[in-house]
Amino acid sequence: MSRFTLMGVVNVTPDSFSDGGLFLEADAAIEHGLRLADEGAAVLDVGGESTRPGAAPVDADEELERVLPVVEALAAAGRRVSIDTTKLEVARAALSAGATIVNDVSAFRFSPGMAGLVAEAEAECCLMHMLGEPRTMQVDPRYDDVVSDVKAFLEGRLAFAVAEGVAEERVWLDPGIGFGKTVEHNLELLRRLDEIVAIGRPVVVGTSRKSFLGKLTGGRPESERLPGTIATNVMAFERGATVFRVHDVAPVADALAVAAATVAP
Ligand code: PMM
Repeated sequence: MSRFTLMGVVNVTPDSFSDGGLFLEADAAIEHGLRLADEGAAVLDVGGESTRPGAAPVDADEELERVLPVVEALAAAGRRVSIDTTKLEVARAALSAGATIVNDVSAFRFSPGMAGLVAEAEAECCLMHMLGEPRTMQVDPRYDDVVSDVKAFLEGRLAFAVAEGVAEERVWLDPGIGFGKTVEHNLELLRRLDEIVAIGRPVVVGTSRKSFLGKLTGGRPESERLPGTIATNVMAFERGATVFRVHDVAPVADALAVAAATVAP
């Protein structure tokens, strides 16, 4: 079995900071997803609402209109699909359309009924740490100790999910790189990722093209952040993360294949 899982990002949003606009049309998003799968993405993460700092919320109908045809087509093509949403209605429809994973960046905080839905569907889920909500999360984020705080949050959300009937072995955890964190917070989480891994669930890391990589490289724009994306994913792998959410699947797959061959089995 592979020692890492790549989640390929399939954003179907007009305002996503990475590929919005380009993949707005469902057909283009489907084609993009199939290509990412061919490049080595074992999971395709379909999202219809941008969570970039300050992004405007989207209502459930519009989000569904964006993602549903894409989820349906990718699932029908035999791909493993996760739905990146915080909304109950969107998750429910996506699971009915063939998604098998709910990637909830609010870790079931925004829609508490999501836990029961995931339990009933016997789906998997990714619970991510975010400080507050996307609109305000980057306004002066503060922690006592970012790693301990994020770890305690994730343990609490895992306990909530399990209490609501989600099987523990179906839960993945994510420290939420960039979600209410300064550059230094992100770096500290990556440095001490082993402490999050110690919770005992698969750890998902999403650094792909994020702004802290630009800040660390003299202001590189999103299109030039692949080297930083690769460096952080390799370091996260070495520290025990096993799931990597990325836009550029082929180069990260190669980097992780080499990293996996290099570390002790
Ligand atoms: N990042 C984004 C969206 N969804 N989900 C998880 N689990 N982890 C992440 O780090 C994450 C996410 C924002 O990135 P994008 O706008 O480039 O998709």
